[in-house]
Amino acid sequence: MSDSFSSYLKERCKTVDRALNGYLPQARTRPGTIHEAMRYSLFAGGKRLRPILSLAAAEACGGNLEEALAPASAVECIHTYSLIHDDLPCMDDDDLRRGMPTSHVKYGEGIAVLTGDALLTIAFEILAQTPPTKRYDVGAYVTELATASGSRHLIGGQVMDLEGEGSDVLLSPPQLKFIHQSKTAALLTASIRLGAMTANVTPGKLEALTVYGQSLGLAFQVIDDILDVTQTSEKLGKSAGKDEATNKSTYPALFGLEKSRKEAARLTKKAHEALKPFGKKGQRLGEIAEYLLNRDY
Ligand code: GRG
Repeated sequence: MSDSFSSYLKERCKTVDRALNGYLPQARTRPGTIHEAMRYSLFAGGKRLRPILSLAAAEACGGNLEEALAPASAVECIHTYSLIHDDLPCMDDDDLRRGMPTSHVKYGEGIAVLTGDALLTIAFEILAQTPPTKRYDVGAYVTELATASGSRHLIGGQVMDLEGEGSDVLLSPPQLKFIHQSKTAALLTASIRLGAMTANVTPGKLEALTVYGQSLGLAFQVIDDILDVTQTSEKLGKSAGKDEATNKSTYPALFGLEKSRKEAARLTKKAHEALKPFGKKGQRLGEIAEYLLNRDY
């Protein structure tokens, strides 16, 4: 990663954290436990990939950072809620996330469920503060995020994942692709689309960004599956090697590591191609795609 791209990511992380800090109730706000727990998971670390994509998409469409901060913060709240709930004993039952004890380990299961609920809810409170543009009103923003987070996408993917658990039979490639698209690519794509919508993006460019987001989102999950096999828990900040141990259907399980890496590279190339209409303005989005392909955590 070049020094300038690395400073760009750090700078964007700071901008996102400042915005989140401003939107979230203070930890001492009554009842303190829930607000402390929301902040604990939100500020535990994390790459801030989804909000950074929102901001980069707004800039690629000629918009500005300020107006994209609300949707950027909202998507990070949804993402963090999904991680908290995914880690619960009734789901993936994990005790490590973002290098820290998971929410239920620290606060107990009841508070962890409520913390996820509170982050899901506040996401829409924050999103509603996004300035409307000529083409997109607050209703359009809410529909975008609600659809990506709901039963046809994020939650739907999790349902299929849960149902596949404990089965000796691996999923078919189209089934696995559908889960990855729902669970991972949909929220990433919505993050990008929301950022672009704050810049009053044209329908044509919005479609190009959708192709970029879906390809990048799928590539991201293929790499995530690969890292689960090849990296340590310490490096990832979450439990590694779980997919294999639980006989989970993943890209490496279905295709092997080498074919999975090739697939991630093919999807990343498709993401780059979708950026053509943006010329130089799409440079950051292109760099993000490359960074995600080559990441090691
Ligand atoms: C429980 C409603 C509900 C949904 C769960 C998103 C999800 C569905 C589960 C989380 C676990 C998982 C494997 C999700 C797939 C997406 C993914 C790889 C998330 C991790 O995202 P990163 O790497 O995490 O961006 P950080 O911590 O960097 O933000």
